[in-house]
Amino acid sequence: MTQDELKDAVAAAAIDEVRPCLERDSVLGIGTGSTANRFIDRLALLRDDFRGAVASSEASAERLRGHGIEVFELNSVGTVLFYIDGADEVNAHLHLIKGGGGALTREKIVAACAERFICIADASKRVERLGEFPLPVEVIPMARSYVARELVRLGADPVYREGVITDNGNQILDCYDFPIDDPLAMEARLNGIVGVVTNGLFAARGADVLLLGTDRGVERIT
Ligand code: ABF
Repeated sequence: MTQDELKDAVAAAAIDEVRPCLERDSVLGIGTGSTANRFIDRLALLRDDFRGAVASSEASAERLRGHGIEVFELNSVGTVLFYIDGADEVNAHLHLIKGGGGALTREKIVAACAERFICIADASKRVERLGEFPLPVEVIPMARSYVARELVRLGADPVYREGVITDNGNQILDCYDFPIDDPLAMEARLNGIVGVVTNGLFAARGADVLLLGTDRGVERIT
């Protein structure tokens, strides 16, 4: 199967996962990226079965509205039933690297609010150890050089993602050559650097369910 077919398969599996739980007042959290987009397109068929969604990016919000799905501000919503999103890497503990698309902060906030986080990914995202994919770190612009020096002290090779401003008005450093043995500890360590807004490690709040698209079908991993 092609990567696109695997993404379609996990998007369909995620629909099957959420559909039985939807109620008229349910609000879903929706992520960002090509896999999440496929989920959004399928969710359109269920739009009358739930209240609406909160989105982790302006791009996803626009796509949801385009399908007639109401998009709410997170602050005006009580419970987010599921957060459904892709990932750049996922390990056996369902710890993730996210943020390749630059939406890591909003993704982490919506994931934190969700009762359950369903990660949808094709098999290429599954790794033994996180860190082959460059770990994104969102920084307050005036702190960028300071944070970069601190990241070097931790062993990373940070590269400024030039020309990218996040939905929150910040900048991103991508950490290359940074294998991560202890994602929980590293997530906390990076959060402790002054000027860091968020890092792309989702370990303290990893996924609850991984729907992984493989040539043998969709594997459901918890
Ligand atoms: C978001 O989309 C990000 O956290 C991650 O960077 C990316 C995955 O994109 P795709 O589904 O296009 O591979 O979930």
